[in-house]
Amino acid sequence: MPTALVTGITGQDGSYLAELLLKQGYTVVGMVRRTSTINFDRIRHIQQEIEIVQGDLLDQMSLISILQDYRPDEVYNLAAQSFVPTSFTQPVLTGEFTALGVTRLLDAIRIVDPSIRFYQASSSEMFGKVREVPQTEDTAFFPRSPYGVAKVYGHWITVNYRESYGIYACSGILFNHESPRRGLEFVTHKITNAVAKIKLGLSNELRLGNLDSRRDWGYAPDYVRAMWLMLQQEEPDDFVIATGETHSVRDFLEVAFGHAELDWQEFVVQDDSLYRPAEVDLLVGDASKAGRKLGWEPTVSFAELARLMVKDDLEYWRQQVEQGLASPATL
Ligand code: NAP
Ligand code: G4F
Repeated sequence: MPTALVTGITGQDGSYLAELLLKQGYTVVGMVRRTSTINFDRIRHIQQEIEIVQGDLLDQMSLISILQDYRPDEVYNLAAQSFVPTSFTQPVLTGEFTALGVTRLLDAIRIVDPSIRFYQASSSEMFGKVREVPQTEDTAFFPRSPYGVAKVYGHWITVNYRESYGIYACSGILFNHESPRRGLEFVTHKITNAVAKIKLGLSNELRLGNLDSRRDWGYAPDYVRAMWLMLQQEEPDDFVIATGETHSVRDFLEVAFGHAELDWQEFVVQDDSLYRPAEVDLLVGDASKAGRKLGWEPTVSFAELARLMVKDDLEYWRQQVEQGLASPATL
């Protein structure tokens, strides 16, 4: 049975990818960085089935040792500083993790075993101030944040190691993908969490920044399937993964509050401090190459995505109330 190493296994995508790989019969090795408290919330349900190993994208030797010890057939590099606003306040750290971290891992593969197949988590943030609509694998990049710039570096170093050393290295240019496991700071989960709290009387306000920006939002479990498919082809290649639909943050508010029969305009406060120094106004991807070559298609619609996230947050907050851990009195 093949072995896969997943960096970023404690994140949203890492947890779904680990589930998928286990179902396919892989031995799954998850790389985690050392923390003073364990943050395995997203992988607790599969913790007994995976091997957890400590390592860090900042530490070259840890990457080399992990590859030597576990000899994976496939490496999925999902680890990154992935929150765009933090990249403006910590641009150098973001570059270390999200850009140079990719080179450290690719170089470890080159040294230990260049036959390892490699997946890089590239991002639609690379398109930034978009040069064409919709965006494809051939659209020029124009990143608008230190995160986007770092991802462009990660993308091109992946292409470079493929061309220079013949490594089977793929870059998945994934558009925004969400789920109940999405970090609470990202706008979709921030909204659905607030919807649930407002519905249950636990909150009465949601502060947001730019409501006009548009994203191509899909469902994370669909997107990790595309990652795996990319590493099962005869030749390595790069793929856009997207739904092909674009919606504004305002649209997401409308649908998410609507699922709880609430009017978002009564609760949302626009907060200038949540605007970014430079914004990505419009993203919409053309995933037809992935459809043609990988047989990949998204399965969850925009409205369904919002509904399932609201439902999950409502269940969570109802349980908190039932257990006496949250109450309207704490408002
Ligand atoms: P996420 O939930 O923020 O997870 C990021 C993961 O990276 C976490 O497991 C984190 O560990 C780990 N990490 C951060 N710095 C690290 C370091 N120095 N060494 C080792 N691990 C480190 O992100 P996600 O949404 O699952 O996204 C997965 C990847 O896809 C990221 O690279 C992201 O940039 C990219 N991407 C995401 C989207 C999207 O819409 N979700 C779209 C395009 C691309 P801790 O738990 O210890 O923090
Ligand atoms: O949910 P977001 O923070 O996601 P963003 O910036 O698009 O980045 C995500 O998707 C990328 C793929 O394109 C990934 F590479 C990246 O790692 C991450 O997963 O913000 C979405 C939009 C932005 O235009 C932002 O300005 O929502 C707007 N927004 C408005 N108010 C807000 C808020 N975003 C956040 N996080 N918080 C707000 O209060």
